[in-house]
Amino acid sequence: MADKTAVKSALRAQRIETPSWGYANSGTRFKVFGQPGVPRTPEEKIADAATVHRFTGVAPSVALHIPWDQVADFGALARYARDLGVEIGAINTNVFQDEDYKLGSVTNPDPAIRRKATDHLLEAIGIMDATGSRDLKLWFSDGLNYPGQDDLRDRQDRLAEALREAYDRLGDGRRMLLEYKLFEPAFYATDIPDWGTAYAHCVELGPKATVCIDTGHHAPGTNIEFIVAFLLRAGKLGAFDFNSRFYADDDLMAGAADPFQLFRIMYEIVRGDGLGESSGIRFMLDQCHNIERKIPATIRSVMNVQEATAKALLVDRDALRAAQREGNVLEANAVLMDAYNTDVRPLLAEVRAEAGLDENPVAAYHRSGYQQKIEAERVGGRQAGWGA
Ligand code: LRH
Ligand code: MN
Ligand code: MN
Repeated sequence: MADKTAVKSALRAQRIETPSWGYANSGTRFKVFGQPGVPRTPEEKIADAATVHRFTGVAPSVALHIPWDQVADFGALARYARDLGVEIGAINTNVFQDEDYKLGSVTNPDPAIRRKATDHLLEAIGIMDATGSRDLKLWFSDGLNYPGQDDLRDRQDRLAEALREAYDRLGDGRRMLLEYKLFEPAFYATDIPDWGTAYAHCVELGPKATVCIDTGHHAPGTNIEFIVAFLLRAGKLGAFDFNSRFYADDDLMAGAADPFQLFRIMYEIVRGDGLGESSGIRFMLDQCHNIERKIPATIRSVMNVQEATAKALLVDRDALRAAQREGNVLEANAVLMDAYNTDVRPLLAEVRAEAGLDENPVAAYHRSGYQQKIEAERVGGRQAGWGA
């Protein structure tokens, strides 16, 4: 049996980062649905993130996306966040929304465009210095729609060159998180399509470079927990972008589509000692809320990650090992499923109550009046940056 006190303290210590863009208006390629009360400025997004932290107690940092969160003084923005009780987390770069990047950013055949894209990565590192952020998060939309469109191998060389320049500019204690994605917006070939490509570049770069797993970025049926186990074993798992998918990169609430997958991922994290701060792994949400209210949806997502984590912590690992050693297939599977089938909501309610929080963060948010306040005060909320 897992020790309840240890499970509770691990749950209390868990940290989940929320994305600034998840608080802004968003949509699909067909329509951006505006919502009342959404943030108009980076400061208002941070205020919403701080609200999620106030009700959950486990979301003390917010990721920024540049230039969506561009401000004149990032040091002041970090101080503003700290005053509200949150830190600025990962700095996400954006080399995917500029005319110039139609044929790629850091892999573009034109050296001038590659220079512009690499300069953006360096600019983001400058922002990290101002905010005190540890992590630079890179995702490239680069790829090809047609065979022959460009040289696959040259593009890897160009990618490696840009990554090297950014990597060499990282200060002490700073890290690079490299995200992969199989598809979209390029559909024939993507320059970092999978964890293997990201991993190989990270190994070549050095110890500050690790892989970010966005759960929405795989082919259907991919065994993501295997990737987690492999990268953890190799010391190259840096972060998660959690979200849910039914078909593609849906960016729906984490734990909504496939809570069992989230449990299996969190079990590998627990199994590989990846949960605590000392592992350095950052657990982030990367999602948007097109049709549901954004703040309670983010709170719900945080709770879903907590529930998957609690179940993973409850796995009777001694019993599992024993069954595995004996080759007792049915028993090994039963041990895992017993933990998954446990209702952990009362345990999490206890953890919250002991931390002085409401046992039901979504209900507490709805009672708080925050939603009514922002809807009254904020007129003309901004779009996160895509889907116009
Ligand atoms: C790409 C992605 C990446 C971006 C974010 C907005 O699909 O997951 O992390 O930065 O979406
Ligand atoms: Mn992502
Ligand atoms: Mn994505």
